[in-house]
Amino acid sequence: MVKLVLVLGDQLSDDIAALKAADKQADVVVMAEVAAEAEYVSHHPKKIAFLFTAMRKFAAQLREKGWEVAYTALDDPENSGSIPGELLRRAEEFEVSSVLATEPGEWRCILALQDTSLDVKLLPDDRFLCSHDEFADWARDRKSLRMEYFYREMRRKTGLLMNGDKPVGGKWNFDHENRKPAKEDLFRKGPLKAQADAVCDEVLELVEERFPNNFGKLRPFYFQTDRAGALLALDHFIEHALPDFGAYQDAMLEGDPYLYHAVIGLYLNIGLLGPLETCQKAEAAYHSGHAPLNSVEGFIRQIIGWREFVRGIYFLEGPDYPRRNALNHQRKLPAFYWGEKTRMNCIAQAVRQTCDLAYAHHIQRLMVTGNFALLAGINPAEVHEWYLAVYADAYEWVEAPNTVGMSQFADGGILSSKPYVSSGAYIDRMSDYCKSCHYKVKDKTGEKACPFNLLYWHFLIRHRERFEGNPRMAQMYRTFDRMDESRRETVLAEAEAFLERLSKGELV
Ligand code: FAD
Ligand code: DLZ
Ligand code: SF4
Repeated sequence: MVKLVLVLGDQLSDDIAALKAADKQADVVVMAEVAAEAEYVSHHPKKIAFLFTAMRKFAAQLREKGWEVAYTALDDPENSGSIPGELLRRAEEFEVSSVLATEPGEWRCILALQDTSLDVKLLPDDRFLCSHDEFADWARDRKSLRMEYFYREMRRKTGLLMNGDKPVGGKWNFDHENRKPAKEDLFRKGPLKAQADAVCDEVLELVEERFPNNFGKLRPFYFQTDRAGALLALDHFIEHALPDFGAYQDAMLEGDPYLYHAVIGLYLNIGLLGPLETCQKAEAAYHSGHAPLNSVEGFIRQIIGWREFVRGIYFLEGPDYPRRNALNHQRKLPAFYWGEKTRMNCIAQAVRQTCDLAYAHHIQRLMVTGNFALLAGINPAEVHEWYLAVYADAYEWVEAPNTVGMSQFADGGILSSKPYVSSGAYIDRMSDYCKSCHYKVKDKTGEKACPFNLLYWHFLIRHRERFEGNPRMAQMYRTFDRMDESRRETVLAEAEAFLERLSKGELV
């Protein structure tokens, strides 16, 4: 029986489950650029352009390989505007009622596919190293879920950096070597930039016309948009940046958004690169002596550890996970997240770069924009929507656990055992942002006091009951309690005043 084979925009892999299970001679591949996906959050224009260009190129490659592809462009007058709508339209056109689909990476889409009148068979997405069942088995009966132990299982499973059943180098984790601040370096290469081609130009014009008001700059556009380009970008990273990836992973520099990061999340997440092949290339760089163990281990941990772990949690926890709000934070997301002026240089830098590039690295996301939102008590649903919209690599299965769980502690501690909060001192140590800031990072109180310093204590005190008993946080409460009373009162009063100005939309 002839079937439709659904390939979503983030399923652009030759070996995606639905294609593997389909019959090339008989079945029809359905791909569609639809308003429902392009508009459910206000995606960065670069993200939309990246996805549509990659989808068009992937469809062309499938046709070259002999597949029949029914492709709907966004501006097609027949476009129904949604994935279920396109499936229904194509089902009528080709007189079929069965659909093969690979499980989408978002509950919203899974539920929508299960809700159609068509007979949709959802296949597990086996591009990941850990299946839902495997993760559930691992998680079962554990008091708490910690990435480090899950990661060791993945090392054993993949054999990456293993000597028999022992980790290469005698340790699983070399992070203590990985916390260096970076210095200006004119010779840092940054990621490989692609030239736009005809397919890309056409999409750029479409995006410019359809999404003129979305936050973010569309041009210049130089993401890779097919597998060959993504492989070149990966090789470029391994050659030029991987050796220093570990040491400077947490560093931030004004004017250098990428440092030694790979900038491959966007390619991995739509299927242009596979996680195992990516890690195997990095491992080979260690064995050839090109890159040191602390870098290669750190890089591999991000992919087979964190990336798989957060996906496991997203699917284990269920569709309500992105809306959790364990700390009952209700403040609105400040307008400076969307590019309005702020005097906080660290935030201004991270947001400007996000606007220009649809990219910020992990520590900018976690310890600058995420840290501020958590300290200031911003509603995590709004924070989640922001991260899902503004980054080219953002898909809910990976973004929500990182934002709602890791960054905002809104899942109450499922993903991490303590909230990622810091005062300005951490940002000052890891970046050069504070040098040119309106605020003074060394000032703990007063007109120029760094807002992170004030809000840090405010956060700890307003959540004292929840966190005081946490052994990893007890020291901070002791430090606060040792301050003299008038200082404690001043800090909290100034933090309150800051939050009031923030809520009123005043320039802060
Ligand atoms: P590198 O730093 O070079 O790391 C290499 C790869 O490791 C990444 O490409 C990514 O695939 C993987 N990785 C690293 N850290 C994580 C992590 N915490 N979770 C999952 N994978 C990881 N990552 C996304 O892919 N999509 C998101 O939408 C996303 N949202 C985030 C939101 C917040 C609040 C935070 C704190 C982190 C988020 N991350 C997200 C994780 C991480 O910041 C990005 O994966 C990384 O910055 C991508 O840049 P890169 O490719 O240069 O990564
Ligand atoms: C993110 C996105 C966007 C912007 N547009 C489309 C689209 O038009 N067609 C499509 O198939 N997929 C798109 N996507 C990716 C989906 O939103 C993604 O498949 C789900 O969020 C599940 O991860
Ligand atoms: Fe950010 Fe505070 Fe440093 Fe300014 S002083 S850049 S607000 S950490």
